[in-house]
Amino acid sequence: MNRYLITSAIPYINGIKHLGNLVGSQLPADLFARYQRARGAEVMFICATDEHGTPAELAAAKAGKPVEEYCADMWHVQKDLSDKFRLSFDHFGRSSSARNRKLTQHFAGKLADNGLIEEVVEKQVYSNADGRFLPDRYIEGTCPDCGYENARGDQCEECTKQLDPTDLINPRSAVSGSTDLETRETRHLYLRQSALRDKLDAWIDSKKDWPVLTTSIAKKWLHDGDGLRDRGITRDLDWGVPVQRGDAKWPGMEGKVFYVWFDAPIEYIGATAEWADTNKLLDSDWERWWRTEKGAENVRYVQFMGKDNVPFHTLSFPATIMGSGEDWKLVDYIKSFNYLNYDGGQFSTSQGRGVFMDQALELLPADYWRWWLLSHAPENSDSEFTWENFQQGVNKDLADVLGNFVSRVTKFCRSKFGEIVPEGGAFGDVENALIADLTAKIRTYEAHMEAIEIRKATAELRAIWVAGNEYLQTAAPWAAFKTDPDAAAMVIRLSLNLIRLYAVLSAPFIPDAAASILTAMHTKNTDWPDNVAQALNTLQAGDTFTVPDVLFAKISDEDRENWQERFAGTRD
Ligand code: B3M
Ligand code: ZN
Repeated sequence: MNRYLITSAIPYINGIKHLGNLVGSQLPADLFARYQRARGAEVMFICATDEHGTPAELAAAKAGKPVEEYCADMWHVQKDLSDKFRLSFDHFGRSSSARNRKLTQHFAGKLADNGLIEEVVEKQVYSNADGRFLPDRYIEGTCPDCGYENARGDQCEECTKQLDPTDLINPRSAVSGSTDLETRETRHLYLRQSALRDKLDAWIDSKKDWPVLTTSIAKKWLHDGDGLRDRGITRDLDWGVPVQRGDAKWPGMEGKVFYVWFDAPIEYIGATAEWADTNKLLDSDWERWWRTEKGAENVRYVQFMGKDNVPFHTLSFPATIMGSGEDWKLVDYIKSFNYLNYDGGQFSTSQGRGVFMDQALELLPADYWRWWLLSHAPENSDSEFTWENFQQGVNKDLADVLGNFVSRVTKFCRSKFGEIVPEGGAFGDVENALIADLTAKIRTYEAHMEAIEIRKATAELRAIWVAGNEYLQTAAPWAAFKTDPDAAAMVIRLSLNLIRLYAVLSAPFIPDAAASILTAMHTKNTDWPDNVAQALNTLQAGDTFTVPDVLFAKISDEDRENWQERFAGTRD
């Protein structure tokens, strides 16, 4: 049996995610997980909250809560929203878990044993007013590259350049705004990534099937000189995984924690262990996903993430895994995404610009968003959310094509034959041609899903829905009914079966609508249509069904205008 380990980039804990975040990792990962489960694969689908580092500390301070409490509360908020978006994680963990702490300390110990950790005394910015060091986002100032005045110590949000706190011009404390700063010496651990350059290079070269977006970013960082320089993996912060060498203390590192980007990817493993704990299973149950000598050899591991996370997953995390010298599973395929923009600008968490997950669900059910977002996944370039485009996508694809088919067929049947699958005769030439056409299209759909070509898969699924409408138009059961009721019955029997088939094929995209359809058709049969002719004979003459409520309501111009206005500004 096929086995898939699927991870989505783990969202920062600091607030509710926007639709751009959602379509950049969690949602496509869910699509793939649902598809593989539907095909009978064994799937382990993992996500978590990324709770350490300066984003968490600063957000907690802003919310006026202790950081532990803030993280615990926000985990519930994020978990609730991911449930409502029907993200089917096998486990949604927390990077602050005991499992991740142990694993992170374990990896650091192994890396040190293998000579891949160096202790460096370096200069860091210290704030006299705050009485603390100011790593990463604790410091703000002007970007030396583009002149943006609110650049952070780790990265400029405007031009995306990676920065060190000491690079900033006119630096100030993000805590107090104080400019009374000085540089002081402090000791930190560095991961000697450069020692693994050749190994990483060869490994990335061997991944011939990876998307260009993934490999081009990885290669750029490998060969830019800048990218694979040794990086500090510890910080002078209170909140995080305490620096230890395995179970032992690390002399000179008292009071320091690991850098958030060191422990965050390890949480993919941590969360799988948390899954085993939650379900009262054994260590061997999670290890068979992660340790090649304990069963993970035949697992295909696929990661999903936005393009800004690619360097950490193609270089730093693999360096951690390889450098450990242990039999941990390396990723097999990395699906990365460009950005989804919002109405002529960027989605922005810090500025509250765009539509956020909680707000989206106030307007419409999850399926509407899932469909539109996936059908506009920013795979080959950035894509853009506009309200017009959203209205059009929902109204055309979901309401006019899929919804309309279901409604026409079921209502016509009810009025002529009752809510019962009618008998009719055997399939004729038109039906056989339809079966051949659908077979070809479904095989193409499968190929795109296997390759995680999301837009192509969406287009094919839409074509499959359209084929049903065209068949109905050609077969015209309403006309046939007057002269040859048996023929009309056969067309309707096939069409009712087609509705069930659509639910099965569409479920990875629109799970709630698919479930409503199956309920309406009084069936639990979700068999994948390996044989289309057979699949179209699943519901038998005499089986009952219920005409479903409207599956997808159209978005009116008035709604669209109201929403456009409501979301024109920024959220407070
Ligand atoms: N939390 C960044 C992000 O949410 C970071 C991803 C970690 S993946 C291990 O985009
Ligand atoms: Zn900049």
